[in-house]
Parts: sequence; structure tokens; C-alpha cells
Amino acid sequence: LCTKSDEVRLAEEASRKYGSPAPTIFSRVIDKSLPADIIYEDEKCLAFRDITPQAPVHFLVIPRIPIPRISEAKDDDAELLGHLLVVAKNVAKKESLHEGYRVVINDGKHGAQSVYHLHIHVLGGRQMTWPPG
Ligand code: IU
Repeated sequence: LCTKSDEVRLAEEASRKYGSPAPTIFSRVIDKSLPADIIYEDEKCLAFRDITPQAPVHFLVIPRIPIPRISEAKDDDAELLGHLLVVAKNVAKKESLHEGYRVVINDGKHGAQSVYHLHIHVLGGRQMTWPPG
């Protein structure tokens, strides 16, 4: 799906657009050096189950290109960002979240982001409450 030369190209693209973001644990999910329960992947992104699920269904959608956080995404990433949301809703359907679900992006300190590789959380399979903590 993603050859070595694709990875090199993505890394070059990332360093051109975002400087050289520090690699995170999600780089190892992408290059498969860390086992993860991957439930969807294509040329632009992956979805995998969160290792510490906060709901009966909890998965993350991440771009292959290591954008550190949503606030650092470029305006010309719009197509990719849209794609991540489309994948989120398609995988949610595949996961039978017919009663609805929560989609979350944490950004930075106030957002309580812990992994600095952009990811969309999708949580479902139980009733969510508002406001979040
Ligand atoms: P946050 O939005 O940056 O806080 O979310 C990071 C998520 O990544 C969090 O829900 C972790 O449980 C999850 N995670 C993971 O699935 N696998 C890992 O190896 C690590 C974190 I580290």
C-alpha cells in the first residue's frame, strides 16, 4: 500500500511543510514496526483502535503525513483533512455505530493532546455526555 519510496516522499513533503516534526509513536504504527489493530488504511491515512479505549468503540484516524496537530495544518491540507473525516464516518458505519458517535480532535496543552501526530478520535457504543472534561 505504501512503499519505501512513498514513505520517503511523505517524509520530504512533511519536512517541507512542517519543518522536521519529531517522530511519534504513530510513525511506528504507520511503518508497522509497532503492532496496532488497524481497521482501515489507504494511501493517505490509517484507522486503528485506541490502545486505551474510552468507549466500547474507540478508534483513531491519522494521516500518513506527520502533521503534528490540527492548529499546524496548512490551509492547502483541506482535501486531506476532509478525507480523514470521510474515513472517520465510513469506519464508524462499518463499526455499526448506528446510534451516533463522538468525533474529537485534541490540540495542544489546553486540548490535552498527548501524541503530536494529528489524529481524529471516534468514540461510540455508549451514550456520551456534554460538556467533556
Ligand atoms: P490525544 O488526543 O493526543 O490525547 O490522544 C492520544 C491517543 O493515542 C490516546 O487516546 C491514547 O490512548 C492513544 N494511543 C494509542 O492508541 N497507542 C499508543 O501507542 C499511544 C497512544 I503512546
